[in-house]
Amino acid sequence: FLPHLIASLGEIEQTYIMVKPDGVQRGLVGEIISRFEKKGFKLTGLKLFQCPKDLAEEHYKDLKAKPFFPKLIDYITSGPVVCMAWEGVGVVASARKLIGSTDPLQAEPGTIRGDLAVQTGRNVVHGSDSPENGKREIALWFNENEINQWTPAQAPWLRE
Ligand code: IDP
Ligand code: MG
Repeated sequence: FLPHLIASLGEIEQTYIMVKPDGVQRGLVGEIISRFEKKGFKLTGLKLFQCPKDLAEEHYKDLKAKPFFPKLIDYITSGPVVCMAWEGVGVVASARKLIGSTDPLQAEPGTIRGDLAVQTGRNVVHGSDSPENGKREIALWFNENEINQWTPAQAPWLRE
């Protein structure tokens, strides 16, 4: 019974979600947090933070060779960001769907970028692209004591 139950739940994942400086400047923090909160994922970390250049470069190290890399680093360090850790079964892929395509003009209506942005260079939000990167990015942006384990009161109303 127990192994079957555990298998049916699937793997609990973590993802790193960040409201980028344009999202903070445009007053979209509450709106963006709300999308993940309403979906039913669990918030385990949250802070407003001015990102130093070396952290931005480490976060986006896979894009170092891209022509837009210097502008990307300027963008991410141009003002405070809101850092979030979210947890749940399937949260990584689901968050990417909620966020929408990298280019906001290609992002479907109903997604965060599809509803709230018009250009790739100002696409308001970041989401990890794999469970491995979710863990890596949360460890990069948060101290261990900033991540909270708790049981939401709504848990039995989200999963049978
Ligand atoms: P993602 O954020 O949808 O995962 P990535 O390809 O990982 O997209 O790129 C990371 C970020 O780099 C994008 O969200 C966007 O802010 C920026 N970026 C990606 N491609 C371009 C581009 O062609 N011009 C300007 N900025 C870009
Ligand atoms: Mg990416």
